[in-house]
Amino acid sequence: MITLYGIPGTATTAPHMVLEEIGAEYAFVLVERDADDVPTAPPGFLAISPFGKVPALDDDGLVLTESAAICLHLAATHPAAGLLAPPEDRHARATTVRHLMTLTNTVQPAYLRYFYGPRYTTDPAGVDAVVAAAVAELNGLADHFAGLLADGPFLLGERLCVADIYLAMLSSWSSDMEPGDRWWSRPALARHYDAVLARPGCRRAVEQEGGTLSSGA
Ligand SMILES: N[C@@H](CCC(=O)N[C@@H](CS)C(=O)NCC(=O)O)C(=O)O
Repeated sequence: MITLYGIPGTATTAPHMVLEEIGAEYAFVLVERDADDVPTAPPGFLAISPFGKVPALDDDGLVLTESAAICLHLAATHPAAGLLAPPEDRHARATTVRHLMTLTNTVQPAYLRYFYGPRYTTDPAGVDAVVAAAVAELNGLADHFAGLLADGPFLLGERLCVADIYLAMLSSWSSDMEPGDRWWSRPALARHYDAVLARPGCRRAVEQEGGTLSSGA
C-alpha cells in the first residue's frame, strides 16, 4: 500500500504526477498546518516527516521524504512506466538523474528563498534583496533549462523522464511572478509544460490538486 502525504500546489505535485503516471494504487493524505506552518494533521506526521515538510511517502512501510527521492524511488520501482531508463541505457539514466539533482538542489532552493524570503536573513530590511536575488537566479536557471529543451519537447528528446515531471512542477511555481520572470515566458519551457500536461497521468494529478493545466502559450 502506497500513501502520499502532501498539500496540493507544493512539492507534493511531482510525486503525485509520478504516482498517476505509473498507474500505482495509492492513498493521498492531506497534511494540515497551523499559521506557523506546524503540521496539525494527520496525527503523528512528524514521525513520518521529521522537519514537518511535505511531501512524504509510505511505500509498504518504507518511509521517504524529499520529493525528488520519492519520484526517483517510484520511477525505479515501476520500470515499465519508462520514467527512469534501465542501468544499461547509461546516457539516458545518468542524464535523468543529473537534471533531477539540479532541479532539487539548485532550482528548488532558489524558489524556497523566493517564497520564504524572511527565513533567509536575520535583517528584516534585507528580505527584498533576498527575494530579488532569488528571482535573478531563477531567471538564469530558466534560461539553462530552456536551452536544454531546444530539441525537446522533453529533456531526453521524445521520451518523458522523471526529471521532466519535476521540471514541470518547478516551472509552474513561477506563474505568479512578474510576466518576464515566468518560466513559461520562454517558449521551450511553455511547450515543455504543455507536453508534460498532455500526459493523462500527469494531467489527472494536477487536476486533482486544482493546479494549472496549461502554460497558456
Ligand atoms: N527539499 C524538500 C523541500 C520540502 C519543502 O520545503 N516543502 C515545503 C512545501 S513546497 C514545505 O513543507 N514548507 C513548509 C515549511 O517549510 O514550513 C522536498 O522537495 O521535499
